[in-house]
Amino acid sequence: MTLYFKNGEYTEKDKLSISIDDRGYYFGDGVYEVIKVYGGKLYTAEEHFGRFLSSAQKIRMPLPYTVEEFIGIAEELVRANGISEGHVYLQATRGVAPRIHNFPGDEVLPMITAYAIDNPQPLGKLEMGVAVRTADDIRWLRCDIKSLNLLANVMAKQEAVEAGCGEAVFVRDGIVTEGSSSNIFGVKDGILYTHPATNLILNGITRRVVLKCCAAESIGVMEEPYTLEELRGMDEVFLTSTTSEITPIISIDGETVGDGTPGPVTSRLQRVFEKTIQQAMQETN
Ligand code: DCS
Repeated sequence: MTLYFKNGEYTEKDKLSISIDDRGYYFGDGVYEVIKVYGGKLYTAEEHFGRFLSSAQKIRMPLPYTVEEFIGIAEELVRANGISEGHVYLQATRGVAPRIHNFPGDEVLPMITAYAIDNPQPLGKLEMGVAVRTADDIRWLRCDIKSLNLLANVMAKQEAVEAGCGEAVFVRDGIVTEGSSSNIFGVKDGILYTHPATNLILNGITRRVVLKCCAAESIGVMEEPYTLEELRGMDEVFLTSTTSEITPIISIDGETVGDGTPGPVTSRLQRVFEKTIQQAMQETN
């Protein structure tokens, strides 16, 4: 039996229904988070729900729970569904109302739904890396919001998958922004390059952990815009996300990165990242 969360209740998935008038369904009017579970414990949950509240605030959607309460909901889903290695998905839409673009009245409360699901670490990809394909970044200019509106991301990912690739890398005016569901990093002469956390990217929680790992390991970081041409010339390239962790990128549009195998800085960061997971698993609740 799989239990899902809907506005304060834990319900069997098959008994749960959502109105056709939900603004998430009509407009993608909502925000979401994906939080990883390792050894039955949430990883970087405070950061994820902090970003969730911030995304909701940016779209002027008041939420009825605090970060701590959201963590409690996610923990209950993990416990009730017996998840050991997996993730929690949680979203909030602006609620159920007749289809009119402007916000409904204050009496309409957000629709909050969540579930926990098994999802083991992608060990093969972590070891072997993935190929990527570039795509025009045709998204809006508030990519810092983790919005349910993902059409451009979906289109780019589909084209990448059809080309036999694991991810699409967005390029805006010649500048590499991020992946369709990940952040992108390059390594040149031992220095890490990644797009700054502006409105043009989602400031990934995994990205933040990687930057902390770099500081701890004295790896130099340049959070500056860089071009696709510069990315092609990097010694190593990798992507990060909650579910993909630190995944090496071994080719871009069919052109090999470095020697076509995961590089030493990427592997080192993977090891340091894995340690942060082990530490989080050992912490008592
Ligand atoms: N950029 C975009 C556009 C994303 O969708 C994501 C995560 C990231 C960056 C990386 O952020 P995190 O490190 O915080 O995960 N996308 C989530 C998703 O849709 N599925 O898994 C993660």
